[in-house]
Amino acid sequence: MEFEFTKYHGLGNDFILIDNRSKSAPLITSEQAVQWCDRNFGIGADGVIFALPGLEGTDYSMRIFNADGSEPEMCGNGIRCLAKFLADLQGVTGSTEYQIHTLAGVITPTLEGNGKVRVNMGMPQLLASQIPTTLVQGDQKVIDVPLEVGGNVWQVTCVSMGNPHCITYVEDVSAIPLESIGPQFEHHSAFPKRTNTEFIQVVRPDYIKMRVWERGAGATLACGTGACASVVAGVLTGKCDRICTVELPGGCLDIEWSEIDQRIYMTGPAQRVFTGSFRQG
Ligand code: ZDP
Repeated sequence: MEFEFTKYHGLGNDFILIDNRSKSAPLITSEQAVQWCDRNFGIGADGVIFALPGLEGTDYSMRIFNADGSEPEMCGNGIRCLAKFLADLQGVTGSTEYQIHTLAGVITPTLEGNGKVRVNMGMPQLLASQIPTTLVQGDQKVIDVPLEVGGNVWQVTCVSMGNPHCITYVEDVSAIPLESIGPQFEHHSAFPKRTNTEFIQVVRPDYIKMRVWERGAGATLACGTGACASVVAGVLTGKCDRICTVELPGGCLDIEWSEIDQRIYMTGPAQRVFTGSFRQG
């Protein structure tokens, strides 16, 4: 079997996009996705994203497999790439909005004239049962709670953007040994569905720096849902503004937690890299 794909990235968080508009089931399996994402034995990517027919009255549906084959509920950088992919497939150049069905509900990306994509990411979920985490009682929020990982106690705040995030504000993000500490957060027994982890340094209340260890993908150059979750955590703990730029290793995302509708808006780039075909077997 030969498959067509297109590579996109959002600030270096890279994805293989598959035109799956004519079938409701993904054209490749999660095992194949693992192989395709391999940077030495495959195409190389942080995940595989499928553009599927819309469910429940939406324009399209999005599903994603992480590089390890697990399936996250949502993907912030990925949905910007998906919006760009759909516009490229349809030859749309102007400003366009899509209603996308995801496992985290309906998410609305808008392609802006300047090449950036603004996404209504919906409302953050804050209850422990929604993250999910066992750090506190299910009906409580996890705000600035101590968590022991790797022999240190970290003050963590947990936020779900559809997918789980554990955020910790630190003095200096460059001093974090991501490769050793990241997996210990990801697989900590307090997170039954594992977790994405963000380490944040405040530069100014309207500008923070982030390093991320992603569930199922490891250290990536950017994480859209993580940037949103980190601003929510910063607002809840009085560390950052509701309108805040997040600097990731791959570049900056503009985040706004709207006081009007309580939804999170994320704005950032999405770029096509190349199209190719992959022969399986
Ligand atoms: O929740 C997870 O398992 C994440 N690895 C999904 C991917 C998140 C992503 N990096 C983002 O930008 O939100 C794509």
